[in-house]
Amino acid sequence: MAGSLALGAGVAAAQGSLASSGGSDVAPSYITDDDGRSLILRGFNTASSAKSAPDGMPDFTEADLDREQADMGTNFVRFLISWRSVEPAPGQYDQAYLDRVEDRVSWYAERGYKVMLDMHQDVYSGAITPAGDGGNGAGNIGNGAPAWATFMDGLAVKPQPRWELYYIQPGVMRAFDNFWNTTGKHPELVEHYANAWQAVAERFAGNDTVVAYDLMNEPFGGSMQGPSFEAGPLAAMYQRTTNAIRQVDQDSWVCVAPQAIGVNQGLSSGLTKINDPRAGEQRIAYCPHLYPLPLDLGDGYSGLSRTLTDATITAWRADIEHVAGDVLGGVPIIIGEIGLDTTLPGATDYIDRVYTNAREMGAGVAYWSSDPGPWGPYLPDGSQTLLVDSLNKPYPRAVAGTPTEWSSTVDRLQLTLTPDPAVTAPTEIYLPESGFPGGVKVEGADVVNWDRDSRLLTVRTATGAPTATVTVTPAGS
Ligand code: MNI
Repeated sequence: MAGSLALGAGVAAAQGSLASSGGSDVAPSYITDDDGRSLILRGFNTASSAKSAPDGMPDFTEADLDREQADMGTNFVRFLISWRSVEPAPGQYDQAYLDRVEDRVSWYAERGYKVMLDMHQDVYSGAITPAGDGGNGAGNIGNGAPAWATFMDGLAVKPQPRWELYYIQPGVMRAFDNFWNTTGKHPELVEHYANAWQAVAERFAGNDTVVAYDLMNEPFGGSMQGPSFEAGPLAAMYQRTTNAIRQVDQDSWVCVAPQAIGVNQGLSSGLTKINDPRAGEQRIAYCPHLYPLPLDLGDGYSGLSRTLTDATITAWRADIEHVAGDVLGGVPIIIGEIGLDTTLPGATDYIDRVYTNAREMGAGVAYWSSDPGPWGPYLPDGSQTLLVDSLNKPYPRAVAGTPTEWSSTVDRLQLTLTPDPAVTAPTEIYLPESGFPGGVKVEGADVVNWDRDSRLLTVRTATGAPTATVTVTPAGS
């Protein structure tokens, strides 16, 4: 992806340096379920195929979900929705579309998943080119905003060799400038956006499966870039949309992300605090993406590329923890996207490294993406990529208290938590068949249930002590 490389390098030069603030002293916090358990979310983005589908639905069946669950024990999905589908005409919300989304959500509900709805966009809108897809049929160029909300003021969008380059075409830049109203000509667009989110939140307010709303995928500021964009029109849009959502939904988490370009590659974000008007604890979350530029060089995760990627991850993590901990006020982190071409050298090592960091950060993860192909867990012929084995590891899914530390290998899980006496539901742990073919041996907790079909172990720790450590290994070990 030479396009994103060049753009990223340009922003790096403009902003000066990689993020260097040293993380945060604020402990990780967690999204909780209705039983008050801390959720550790692991799953996929589903799916890129929704971007170009006329009905807005991903090319993903219930059988695909069964396979994903059986093979990797996921409990989470970042489900792509779009503004053009929610509000096809100004002020008109497509309830039939929301019915279809609700139907897909029910698939996840039946299988014990949690859902984050992601209002997706890339390169603003399908209307940036006459063909709606940048003219190359890739389906990745231009999706998100409705045509009626796309104001390019007659400026050009010329064919580009790479989808990322469309972002800096004059017509696309202007469409963003009009959306953010830095042109002063379209104050109505952000208002429509907030109201479209309210229509979505109205539908899912009472739905326990939908736990979070990711307000905008990979925000781009048009001609306004960096902290002035993030602290300005981006934060203002987040605040307005949060307020609109809270008029109809008090309980779902509202997820905010930094500008994509630069911050995805490890530069610091200038996002500012978003206030949650709900009564009680704030329910804001931080949902950044990670795409280290060195992996785009095509060398994969090895040699110099590996060294530079590691530096990127270190800087990225420090800044993410700083923004979530200190700027936003100690909010949960969900990594909305990480992913790579699994055929690159060192792909397994990169995936391990990122998931290790996510574990230490107490962050949820949605891998980009479940679409069939070399980035995903399955190829179009149904065969597995190395991603399946890489991701199919034990993890605590729901914790009756606050997890302070956990680690796992394929046949061992150790979890230390601060038990919450107010939480009566047990702690739930996923154990893959590869490491746990038979019974389980549990130290430090009482077994409530071990279900070899669902691969879920539930345990209860003593609540008297300030901390509890649970160790799970295969029976007979
Ligand atoms: O690579 C990107 C990306 C490159 C460039 C830009 N700009 C120039 C603003 C923005 C984003 N994004 C990574 C992945 N995210 C989308 C879905 O959200 C995927 O299609 C990309 O691979």
